[in-house]
Amino acid sequence: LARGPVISPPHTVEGFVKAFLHELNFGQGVPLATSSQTDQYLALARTVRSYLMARWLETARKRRASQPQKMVGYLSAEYLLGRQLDNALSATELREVATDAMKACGIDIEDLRAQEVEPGLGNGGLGRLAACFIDSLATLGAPSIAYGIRYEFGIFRQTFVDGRQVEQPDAWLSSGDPWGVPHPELEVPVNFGGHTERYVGEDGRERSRWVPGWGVIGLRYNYMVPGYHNGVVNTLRLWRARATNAFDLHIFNAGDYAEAVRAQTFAENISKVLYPEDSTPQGKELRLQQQYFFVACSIKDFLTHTMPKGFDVRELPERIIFQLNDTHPVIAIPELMRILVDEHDLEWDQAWGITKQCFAYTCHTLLPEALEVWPVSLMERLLPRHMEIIYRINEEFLDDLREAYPGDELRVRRMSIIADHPERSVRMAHLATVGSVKVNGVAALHSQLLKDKVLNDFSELWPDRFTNVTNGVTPRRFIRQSNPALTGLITETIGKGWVSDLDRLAELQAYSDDPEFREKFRAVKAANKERITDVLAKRDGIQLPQGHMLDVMVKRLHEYKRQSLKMLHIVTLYDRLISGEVDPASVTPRTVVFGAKAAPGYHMAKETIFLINSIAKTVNADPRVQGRLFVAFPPNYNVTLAEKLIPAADLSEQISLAGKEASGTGNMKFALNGALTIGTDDGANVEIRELVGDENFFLFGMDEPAVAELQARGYRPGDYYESDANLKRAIDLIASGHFTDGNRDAVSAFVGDLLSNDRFLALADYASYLEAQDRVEAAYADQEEWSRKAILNVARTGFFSSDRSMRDYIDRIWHIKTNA
Ligand code: 26Y
Repeated sequence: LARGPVISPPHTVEGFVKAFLHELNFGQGVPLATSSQTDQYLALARTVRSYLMARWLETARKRRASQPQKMVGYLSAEYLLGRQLDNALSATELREVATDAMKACGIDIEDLRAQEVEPGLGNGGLGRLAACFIDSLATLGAPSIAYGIRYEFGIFRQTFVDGRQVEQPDAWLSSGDPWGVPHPELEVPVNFGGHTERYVGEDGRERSRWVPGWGVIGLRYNYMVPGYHNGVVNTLRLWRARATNAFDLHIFNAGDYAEAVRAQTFAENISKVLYPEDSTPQGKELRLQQQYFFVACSIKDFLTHTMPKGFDVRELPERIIFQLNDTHPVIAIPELMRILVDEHDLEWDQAWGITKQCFAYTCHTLLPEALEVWPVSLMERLLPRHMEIIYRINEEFLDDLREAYPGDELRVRRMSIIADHPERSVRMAHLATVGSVKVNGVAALHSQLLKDKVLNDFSELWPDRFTNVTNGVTPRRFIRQSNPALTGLITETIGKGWVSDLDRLAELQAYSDDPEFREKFRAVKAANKERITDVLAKRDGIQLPQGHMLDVMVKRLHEYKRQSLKMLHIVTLYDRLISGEVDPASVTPRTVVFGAKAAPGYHMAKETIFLINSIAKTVNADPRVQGRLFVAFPPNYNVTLAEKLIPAADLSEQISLAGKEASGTGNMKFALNGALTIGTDDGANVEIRELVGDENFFLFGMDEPAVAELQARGYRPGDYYESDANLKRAIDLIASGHFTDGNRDAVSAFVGDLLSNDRFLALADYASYLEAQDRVEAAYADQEEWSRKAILNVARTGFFSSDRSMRDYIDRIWHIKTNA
């Protein structure tokens, strides 16, 4: 029995009630009669967790019992998970049982669902992508483990005070962590600082030894990742930092109790907070500590717990591939070298041969300022042995380069892992590229630009190392859970099975001309609009007008994403209405919804938030535009809000400057939920347009070559202002203080930057954007045609399932076998 299958609580209402009451009484320590909603939520979550746990143990048992298989270790500093309860219920087919069981206890499960605080352990796209990927890996039954950091505080909670962003801490753990399974007994020591020593071993070979200066302990927390309807439950393993006992003891013995407690806090700081920047890294020491901390814990954990005892490290490339989610975990490369050379006593060349095969690197950006570099001085202080290893990797790499390109010292310097200017520093993207089997971009255009621009020297040297894997999103969370109405319609039309085989959405194409289906499709949208109306009323006291086209722009606030261009459009629409230039009855009523957090130190982004709020306030209060134009900016856009907002959208705004958005993933979620895209030729927009067809996508703006050409010629935003009357009027209206209670100073910096700098060419694309928006209005006026387009967007975007992305990685990068 001990080796047999794990016993799960029965999948019956009675069984569930029993398990729930057990958790409530003996876990929370309260009787049902006096329990709070928090008690009930926690007991419900733990009950569901016990069902997951049974499958998790079973998945692990099967893997142990089967032949050793190559695994993937996904290394990511961020996982933007979103709420867990719904996902767990639908994956395990427990939703009905749980709903009925709660009813039997006199509880509405909806009330409990609302109690859950989402784990926001990520900034935006990159973190959400990691969450979609682990969902797909479990659904595909891929042998995998995901590693990251259990931040005590996730992405900040955004509030607005007088229209300006104010950040509040996200204490997501304060009401308990019912999904996390801690293993405090499994301590992983992680060292920092100190120095290295040279010594000669018995064999006469010279070696290096790290004598660390201090250390912390990594504590393991497991989160279960259920596959969809397949019984598989994978692991997300997040690390929390704690002070070492030895460290404490040393200070305690010195008699300074208060100092010892302070030291404890110092260690715990490492996993305290997620950095809220998602570009322009600040080079903060604590972030490097976070990176090394979780990477060291993860590799050690894999080698000592996942691999059998006494296994030969020379077999590593047949047993593991670590996927590096951007450069954040790249310190893993010298860390594995250190383990192989210093701890397993391998020769350098052999260790390097192994290490190079164990990593693959995904790049998520094209902005040069977003590429991570670490000052050599900091590295030497924090990770002296790793710095030594990086120097040697670089030396040998540069030797090879000089052989391959004799006399081309300029190229050698460009490619060096160590930069000399403006400060000696380690270029993490170069280290990642040198130490990986594959380097991939996240959409076709992005991967091409990586090869042609950002990493051009490297792609010339190693053309086969570079590849593309277009991003994807999980249809479980972003269709099935978030859009039950559409899910119902799809299933009644093409049957079951599409949720884990999204290409089957293509079968919907046949219905795009069916009036009855279109009618039902519009009813789905209308129901979702009602739902978001309720949500925003309850959540923020926002009263959305009804019967409007819903135009949505949700994403992090960034100049390159061009929320400012959307703003100019709104001002133009407003100006047309108040000037009497258009007949209000002839314009399509439109509600624009923004959602966006700005990095706390990103001044221009915060000014943009203030301006959007100012414009919203003015527009919504102006009786002349009532019923025609409305602007909503609910604060604290997060996964939970996205799940309600995206299914209600008619129009998806994807308006980044061409060549700047690596992929985008929101764009995919909107298309899959039947919104049409207005967008530039950027990131995955390119592939969306190819798939849905030109006639079902509103393209505008310069493409990447045109952008490059204009910038080479010298871009002068003032010229566009002077020559475009609409643009001039919009900017003048903002500059006049019309939206800021007459205060021109409040907008002068913003307007000044737009007119004299405009780094992301918003003014150059304004006319084209306006023209495309007018096409949108005309198209929307014909609801039958619009429905056809929207249906075709759903039917033709099954490609963007993250299941397909994961299969791509599995087949072309990882070469692992799935159990499915
Ligand atoms: C170094 C640190 C400051 C940092 C932290 C987070 C740097 C970058 C990030 C996050 C970047 C990110 O989210 N990038 C987005 O990744 C998505 C998934 O691939 C893409 O769809 C999206 O275009 C890209 O901006």
